[in-house]
Amino acid sequence: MHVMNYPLFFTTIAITGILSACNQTGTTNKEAEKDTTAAAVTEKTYLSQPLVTNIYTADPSAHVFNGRIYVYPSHDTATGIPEDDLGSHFDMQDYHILSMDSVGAKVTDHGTALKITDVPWASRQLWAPDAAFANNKYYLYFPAKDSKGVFHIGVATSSKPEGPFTAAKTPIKGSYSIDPCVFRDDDGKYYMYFGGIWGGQLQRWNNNQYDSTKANRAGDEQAVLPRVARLTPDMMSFAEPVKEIKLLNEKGELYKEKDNSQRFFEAAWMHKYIGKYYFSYSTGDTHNLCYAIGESPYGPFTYKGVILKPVEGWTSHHSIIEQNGKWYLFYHDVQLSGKTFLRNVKVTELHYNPDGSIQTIDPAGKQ
Ligand code: FUB
Repeated sequence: MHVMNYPLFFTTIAITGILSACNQTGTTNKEAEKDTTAAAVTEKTYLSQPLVTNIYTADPSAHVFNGRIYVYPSHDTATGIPEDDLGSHFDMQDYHILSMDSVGAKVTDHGTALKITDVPWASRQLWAPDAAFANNKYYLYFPAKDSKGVFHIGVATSSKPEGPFTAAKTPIKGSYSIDPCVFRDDDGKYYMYFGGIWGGQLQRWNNNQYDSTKANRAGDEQAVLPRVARLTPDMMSFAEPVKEIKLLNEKGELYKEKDNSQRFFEAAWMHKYIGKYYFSYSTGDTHNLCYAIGESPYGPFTYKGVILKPVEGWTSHHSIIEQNGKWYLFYHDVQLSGKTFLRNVKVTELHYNPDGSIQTIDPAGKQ
């Protein structure tokens, strides 16, 4: 168990080079002025600080359980797998759950909650998880590759929000791809949103059938759509066949693959605000976290804008929660390591405009 304080302030680092603006005799010259300019360009600022520094964490799915904030992140580790476009270097072995009374309070790392070696069907890559509470139990939903290298989504249960969790013997029947987000609607029904293209393999699933030869879509082809399925009351299975979610641009049209600053890539999240359904997601290769609004948990959802501009690092992933009347965005970047596969989770306040639109956040803390 590890506890640390969470300071919320702007940090400025990387003043590297300023000292070298003075030459060795202590005088300045034209070359030194150039160095100073270079230093200003490399300066990095951060809107908020990592929630923990004892381990690398990513993909934070936050929930308020019993009045306390629990964060279900991926646990990034360096296992030496080379980087590739399929994300093989995201080679996570277990999950740790974090918790805090409120944003800004001390953060507790509860230690190992589930290990890949304790998941009978999983072979590798415990990617972005989510959690839910129902039937007096806590459910952890997580993607992993099976023995054939195909991603599915598993479920594990615990009597405590921080685990330890016990995994079901098989993945959820009919599940595939990555990044589950489990949402409870006001009528008590639960839905799982999921999917991710490229390394997340969603492009290989059409009409819920797997075809390993299906490549990423070409620019003028329709973009791959995220997926949703309602869960059974016992929270262990899908209550219906998986459906595609229609994600529409501001003209009401489906996206093409080339619309990659707005089309879906991965990292789905669902929340409700003043009676509307907010579906948010990452655009992956253009690194935006966007949102789209709809009238039903199944969509369609119409694009509204960017929640978070690109963070430092390749991936972007998030969750949105309310606690005590304030809304928060949990997200990650690579501030601690500078490496795309060794990330750290963060949180910042999120603000709505009176019309329900979300104010765009700059992770560098600039206006
Ligand atoms: O952490 C592995 C993958 O990176 C996640 O599943 C994606 O959302 C991206 O953050």
